[in-house]
Amino acid sequence: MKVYDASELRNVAVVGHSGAGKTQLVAALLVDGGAINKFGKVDDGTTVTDYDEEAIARKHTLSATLAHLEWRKKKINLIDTPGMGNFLADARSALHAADAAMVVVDANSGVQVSTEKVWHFADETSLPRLIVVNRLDRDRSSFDRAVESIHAYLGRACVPIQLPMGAGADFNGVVDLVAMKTYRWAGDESGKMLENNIPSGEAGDAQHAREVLIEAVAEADEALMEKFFSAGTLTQDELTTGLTRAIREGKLFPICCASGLRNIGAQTLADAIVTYLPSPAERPFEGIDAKGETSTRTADNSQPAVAWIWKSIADPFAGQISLFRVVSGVLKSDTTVRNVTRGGDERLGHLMLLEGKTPTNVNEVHAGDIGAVAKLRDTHTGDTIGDKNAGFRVPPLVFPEPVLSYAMVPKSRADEDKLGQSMHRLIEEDPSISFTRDAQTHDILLSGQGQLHIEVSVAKLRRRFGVEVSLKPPHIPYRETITAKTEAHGRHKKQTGGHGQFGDCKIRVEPLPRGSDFEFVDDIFGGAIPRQFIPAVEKGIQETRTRGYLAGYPMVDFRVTVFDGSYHDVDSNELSFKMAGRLAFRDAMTRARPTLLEPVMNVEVYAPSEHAGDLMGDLNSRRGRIAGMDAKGAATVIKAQVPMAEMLTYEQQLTSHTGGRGAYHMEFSHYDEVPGHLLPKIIAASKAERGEVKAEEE
Ligand SMILES: Nc1nc2c(ncn2[C@@H]2O[C@H](COP(=O)(O)OP(=O)(O)OP(=O)(O)O)[C@@H](O)[C@H]2O)c(=O)[nH]1
Ligand SMILES: [Mg+2]
Repeated sequence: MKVYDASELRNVAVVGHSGAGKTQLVAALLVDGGAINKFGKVDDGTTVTDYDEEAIARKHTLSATLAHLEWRKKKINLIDTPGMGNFLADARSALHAADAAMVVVDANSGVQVSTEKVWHFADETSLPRLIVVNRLDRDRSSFDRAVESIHAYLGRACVPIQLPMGAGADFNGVVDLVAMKTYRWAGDESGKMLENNIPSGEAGDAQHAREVLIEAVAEADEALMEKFFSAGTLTQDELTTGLTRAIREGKLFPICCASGLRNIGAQTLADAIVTYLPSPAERPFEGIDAKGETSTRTADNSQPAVAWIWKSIADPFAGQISLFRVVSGVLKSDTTVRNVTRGGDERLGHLMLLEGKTPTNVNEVHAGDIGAVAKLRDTHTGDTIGDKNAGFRVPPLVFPEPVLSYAMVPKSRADEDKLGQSMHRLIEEDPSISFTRDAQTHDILLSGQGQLHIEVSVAKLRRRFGVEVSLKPPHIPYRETITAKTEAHGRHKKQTGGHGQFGDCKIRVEPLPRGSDFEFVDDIFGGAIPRQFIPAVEKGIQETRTRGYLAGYPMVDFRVTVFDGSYHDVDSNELSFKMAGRLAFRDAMTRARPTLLEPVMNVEVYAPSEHAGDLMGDLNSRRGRIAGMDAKGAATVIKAQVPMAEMLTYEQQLTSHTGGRGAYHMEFSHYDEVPGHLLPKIIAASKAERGEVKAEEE
């Protein structure tokens, strides 16, 4: 394997909305660079980066995957990422591991939900970006319209450096506005582009677009701005160096043209990547030094070795595979490194470079490059490994909290036995899912970013680990609370032969604002209850409130004040006061008018505007409160707050309403009271469920 210096590398995360053609474009780049012989197609399941069985079956990238090509003596590492909303956590990790992003935009749809999301992720590290308007071979595609939508949503700092030649089925090449040359597609799948001068008489559009580009470059730099004002233009040299600098500083985002499926424009795109995007040597990596202060590290082989694990893969055979970006120094096979994040030592086995699923063993991975290693003992996604004197770590990314839970029912005893360990391995690969046992219902819950996310996780369980589970309708994490203030009394008294039991307390309960959880106040004066027994009263109340009163859900947002009581010199003990606390609490609930709280989600729906009316009506019927509506080009964004219980079936509904062109995102907002008429049904359902659980246990 050839070893590249950091200045010869380009690490590019390929991001954008689902269906923009990222995976197909990566396939074109790989065949053009000679990394593979056969041009892979998403629709045939033959691409390098959609190698996972589940990705092939669904024709969507579900997880970040790696590939590379050599182009003009530079090594381009491409990280293909998912564009579907449920799976964007991986796109974010990839963006943090890379030195630049290639943002792929569909020439028909323009900027879409995920395009904006990934753009904001890239803002987090001020990542240099290149935009590709892709699928330009399609009917009714429009480069100009796509650029308009890019300006509207991603900003005016995005500027074409290429124009397409021909449109739709006639798209056949690109005009390079910097070189002022045409690159005509040779007409076959090799992707070859034939260079020519722009025929005189046809240069009008290109000349105009070049002037726009020159002005943008001048605006990005004060010295160039002055030259531009005095000379009325920039020299060729000023343009190329100014453009390169502005792109690397994140001040300008160049726009290119391509059709990945027909392999048109991929080679001019590869040229743009190596020319304009920074190498790791030029882009210091941000992290924290030994003193705990923010610091940067540049990809330099002579520095101590530091590598950041940005992703893990759960492989049924090889075990856990950790994907790392070497921040500085050289990582070597068969050596011991320090886990800088956790403090332990880790033995590195064979280091590998990954091409899709195919590993190649290597002895070393150099500064700036992306590699992989299997079977680390106690190193997880987000950790930094390196030399003992590394003195630098990269903080782990925080993954989004799951928004939706389903109960998993193992098909057999064997499935049940394997479930825990297999889930554990899947979470290592995808920290945006979680696996818990519901304390009340004993259900095994799988939580994720949406229904599709959960279904895909279940499919992975089956395919990779042979674990079969079925899904039960998701659980809504209801809470209980009280709506009235009241006082109550609890007395526990037992006379059994010798020692008796005696505990007695009076409490006041009162509602607190939403989000306050629970408060316990000790307001005993004059020793009505001896000091040492007050924690027992609190314990009795705590235990009872977490088990709920109406439907077994934890009670929140209220205060309990214990203000009086009595005791017995001999018979009082902790247990008696705990019982008294319980009894007082139960008594209070009979008058405190308990009710249920339900989670309410912030929902954003994006869809072609012709569906806006339908979708608003649908959200209303789901007890949604519409908070706003925005037109975005041909799309509408509806913002609403909707109870989680009403959103469980939303994904299918949205797909069928919009013919698959809508998308939505939701996250937890707050808890709100469940309307009275819905209470009986929820309480009955919960009782039935808990009844079953009891019966099983007995
Ligand atoms: N006409 C045309 N179709 C394309 C082009 N690129 C991709 N497609 C098709 O568009 C669909 C989606 O392409 P992908 O490459 O899987 O899109 P993606 O951006 O990777 O999508 P996700 O993995 O879901 O994020 C496939 O059916 C491709 O064959 C193109 O340049 N022209
Ligand atoms: Mg893809």
